[in-house]
Amino acid sequence: MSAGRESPVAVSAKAELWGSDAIAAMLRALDIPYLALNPGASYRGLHDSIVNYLGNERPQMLLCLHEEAAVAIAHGYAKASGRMMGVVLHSNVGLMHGSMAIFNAWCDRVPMLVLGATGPWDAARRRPWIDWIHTASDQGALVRDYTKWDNQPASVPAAYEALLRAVQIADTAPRGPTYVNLDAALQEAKIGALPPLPDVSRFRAPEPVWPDTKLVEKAAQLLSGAKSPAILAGRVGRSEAAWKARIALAEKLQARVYTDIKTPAAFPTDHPLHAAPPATFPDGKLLKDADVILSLDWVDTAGTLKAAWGDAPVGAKVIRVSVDAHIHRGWSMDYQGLPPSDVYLMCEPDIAVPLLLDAVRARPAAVSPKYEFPDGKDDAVSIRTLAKAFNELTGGMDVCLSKLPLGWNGAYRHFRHPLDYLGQDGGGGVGAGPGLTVGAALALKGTGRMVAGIMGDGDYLMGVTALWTATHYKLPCLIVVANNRSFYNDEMHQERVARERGRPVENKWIGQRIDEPDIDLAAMARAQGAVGIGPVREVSKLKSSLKEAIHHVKNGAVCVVDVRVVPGYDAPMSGAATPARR
Ligand SMILES: Cc1ncc(C[n+]2csc(CCOP(=O)(O)OP(=O)(O)O)c2C)c(N)n1
Ligand SMILES: [Mg+2]
Repeated sequence: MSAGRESPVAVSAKAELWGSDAIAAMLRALDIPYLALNPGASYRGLHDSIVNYLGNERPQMLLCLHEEAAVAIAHGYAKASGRMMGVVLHSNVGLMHGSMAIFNAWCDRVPMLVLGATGPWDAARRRPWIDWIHTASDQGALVRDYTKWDNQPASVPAAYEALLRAVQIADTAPRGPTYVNLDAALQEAKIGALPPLPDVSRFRAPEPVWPDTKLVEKAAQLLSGAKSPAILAGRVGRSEAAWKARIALAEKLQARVYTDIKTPAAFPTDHPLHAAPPATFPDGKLLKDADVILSLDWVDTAGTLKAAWGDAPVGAKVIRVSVDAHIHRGWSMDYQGLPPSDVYLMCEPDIAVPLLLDAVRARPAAVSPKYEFPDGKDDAVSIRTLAKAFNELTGGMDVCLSKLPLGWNGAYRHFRHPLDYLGQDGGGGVGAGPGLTVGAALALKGTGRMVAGIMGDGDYLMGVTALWTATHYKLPCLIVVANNRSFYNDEMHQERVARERGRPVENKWIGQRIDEPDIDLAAMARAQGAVGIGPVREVSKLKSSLKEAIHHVKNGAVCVVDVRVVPGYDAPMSGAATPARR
C-alpha cells in the first residue's frame, strides 16, 4: 500500500529532457518504490525529475528531517519487506549525516540503494563557493568500507549501468547497501531524447547458489549421527516456507535450537526444542552439551563457540552455512571471529535447510530445557512489567516488533512468526529505533500487523525526528519508550570500571543521566503530529495507557508512550555483563 503522497500539479510539456530525467526513468524501471530523502542542491536536478518528470510516484519521495532517519527508514523497510528502497543523500554533509545508519544497514546485511550527488565534477562548471563545498575528490570513500559497491557515473548510459549494477549487487547475498554518486552537471545536462532503457529483467540479482550435494550429504551424516545436535538459527529470510522448513529440520533431528536477539525471528521461541531465551550474548554453557552444531549464518559463531569452550579447541563438529565471507573486508570487523568449520556450505540458510531436511535421518526425541517469563516484583514500572502488560494486551494480535530496548530479556515475549520480530540495528548505532520502526510501518501498512518499537530513551531521543515522516505520510506505528532517563548501558560500564579500580560506584551516573531538566518525550511526539501518552510512572496506569495507545494505532495514528522504567537490566547477557576487558 502506498504512503500518503504529495501530488504535483501536472506538467504541460516534456519536450526538453535532462540527464536526471533519464536517471529517474531508470529508478522506475528498477521498481524502486520509495526514496527517503532530505533535500539538497547537489541533487536538485534529480529532485525535479522525480517530482515533475515522474509525478512523484514509483518512486515516491518520503521527506525526512535528518539523513540518519532516511537511511534507518530504508533499513526498517527492507527488514520487514525483504525489498530494497532508495535513499537520496545530499553531497558530503548529507552523506556524512547518513553514514552511521549506512553502517547499521551494512552490518545487518540489508539491501539498499543509496543515491548521492556531487557538485559538478568539471571545475569550470562549478558555481562559486557552494559547488566547491559540494564536491569531494572521492566522496564514495566516506562509505566505501561499509557499502558493497560505489560509483560516480559520467554519462547517462553509464548512470543506467551504475544503477542496474548497484541494485543487482545490493540484492545479491550477502545483501547490503550500494552507493551511486550523481554528478550535478550530469543531472542538469540537456540530453535530447531519452536513451532507450535496458530490459531490467536481464540484469537481476542471480538465483541463490546451491551447495554441492556431497557436502550436503556430509553435513547430513554428521547431524544424523549426532548424540546432541544444536542449531544456531541466525540471519535467515522472512518467508513462512523457510520458517516451516527450519521447524521440520529441528523436529526430524530433535535438535535444540538457539536464536539471537540481534537478528530477526528465526524459530518459534515457544517450540519445545527452542532451548534458551534469545540473547545478545548466548549462554555458552548450554551449547557445551552439543556434539554437532549447525550454524545458520549466526552472527558470531566463533564468539558463541568460545563462550562454550573458551580457549580450548571446540569440542563439537561445526557445520557452517553462510555466504557472509563474500562481503568481508578489511576495515570493519563486523565479520567477527573466524569459526572452525568441519563442513562449510557456502549458501544461504534458506537454501540449505530444505536440502538437509531431505538428507538427514530422523533422530529419537530429545528433552530441551524450559524457560518461563522471568519472575520479579510487579510493584514498580520496569521493562519486565512493561513487557507483561504489552503481552496481555496484544495476545492474539499480529504484532511486528521493530526494536527492543537493550535491557529486554529474551524470555519476555514469544515470537511465533517470521514477522513477529525484526531484530536490532545491526551495527549497534544508537538512534536507529524510531527510523527502523517507521520503515517497518511503511512496509507493513495495510497488512493488519501492528508495528511496535520498544526502545530506550537514548535511542528515541537520537532518532526522534523520524516520527514526523510517519505522521506526515500516515504510517501507523507504536513506539513505547522504556525511559530510564539515562544512557544506562554505559552506567553499567562505568560501574564495572569503578569496581575494578576500587573507585566509587555512586558516580556512575555522571555524564550518563538524562535528567534536570526531565525531557517530556510524549510532547516531542505531539509536536510532530503523533499521539503522545505519558509519562507513565505507576504500574496501575501501565496497561490502560498501552491499551489507549494500541487503540490509536489501530485507528491509523502514530503513537508514543513514555514509560518511566526503573533503571536496571533483566537481561543477563547484556553488553556490560561480558567479562571485563583487560
Ligand atoms: C551512536 C552511538 N553513540 C553511542 C553509543 C554507545 N551506547 C551504547 S548503548 C548506549 C545507551 C543507549 O541508551 P538508551 O537507548 O536509553 O538505552 P539504555 O541503555 O538506557 O537501556 C550508548 C550511549 C552507541 N552505541 N551508538
Ligand atoms: Mg535509557
